[in-house]
Amino acid sequence: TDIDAFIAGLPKAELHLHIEGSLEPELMFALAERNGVAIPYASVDEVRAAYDFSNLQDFLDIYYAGADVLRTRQDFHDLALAYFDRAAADGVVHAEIFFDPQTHTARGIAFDTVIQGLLDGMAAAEAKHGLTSKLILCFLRHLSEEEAFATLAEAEPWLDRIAGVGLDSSEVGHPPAKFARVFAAAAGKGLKRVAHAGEEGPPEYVHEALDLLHIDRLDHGNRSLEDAALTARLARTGMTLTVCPLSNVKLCNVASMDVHPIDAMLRQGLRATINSDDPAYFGGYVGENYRAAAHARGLSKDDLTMLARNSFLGSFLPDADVAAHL
Ligand code: ES4
Ligand code: ZN
Repeated sequence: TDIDAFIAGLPKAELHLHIEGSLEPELMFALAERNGVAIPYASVDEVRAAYDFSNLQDFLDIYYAGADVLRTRQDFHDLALAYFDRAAADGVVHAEIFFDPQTHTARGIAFDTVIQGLLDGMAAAEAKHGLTSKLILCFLRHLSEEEAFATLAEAEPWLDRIAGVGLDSSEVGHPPAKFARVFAAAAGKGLKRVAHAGEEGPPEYVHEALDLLHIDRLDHGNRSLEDAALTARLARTGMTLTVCPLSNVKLCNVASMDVHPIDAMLRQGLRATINSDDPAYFGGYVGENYRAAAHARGLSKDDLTMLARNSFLGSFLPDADVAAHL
């Protein structure tokens, strides 16, 4: 359609993408074979059939299991480049990608192996597509503060290649307050800060992310809409929300795309963006997220232009580079 063509032609930044969540079943099988790793699925179709989630934890259990096929620097390069190829095809010109080092170091894969492979993939994507990217190191919030500090220490030699830190995994029961000290340490090292909040957790967790983690960007943030004063604060301060429509529906945080609040967010003056989260698990890359939201919610070309513009304004690119993309 006309809208689909318009979306395809819009240059975009992707600001909420877990690189481990871009592991397509085909690559999972190829890496399992290459590394001699057993996987509990007989076929690609069987893997896709298992991707039927009732909530975030359902998904996380399968997502962490899938990551077990990732073993070598080459694997992380291949994973990242496969994502960048898909992103470039959707008009993504800049991506700020999350990685979860603890998912790998807990299995005996060295931090350096993970980050070197990802950096190789990022360099390849820039050479191949002109697509620029940054890395955001996420702490797994179901693990301890002490483990987060140990991960930050492992990142020390790589700090000039890491744009910021994030907070992901099981939200409810692991409020931002648990990581206030590690985020303060990260800030002291010059790192930007983002956090998943208000995906499944209550508006109070968004308040904590703002006041205790001093976040530069809010990942998801959907449940902020339940708190009018919080919504007004996010709008007034120009906080970027990295919204993930297909993720919200797949994880049953939004009943269907027909009732997704992306348009309500824009009407309330929030700097919302559209992103893919874990595209291999949730049924589509960034273009599909734009298309699904646009068709279900009747987004106009002006709305879509605003969403893409917000993605650059909310990025961690220097002001001159943001301006060059607007
Ligand atoms: C995630 Cl959708 C989502 N929420 C929280 N943590 C995550 N890690 C990967 N995807
Ligand atoms: Zn996420």
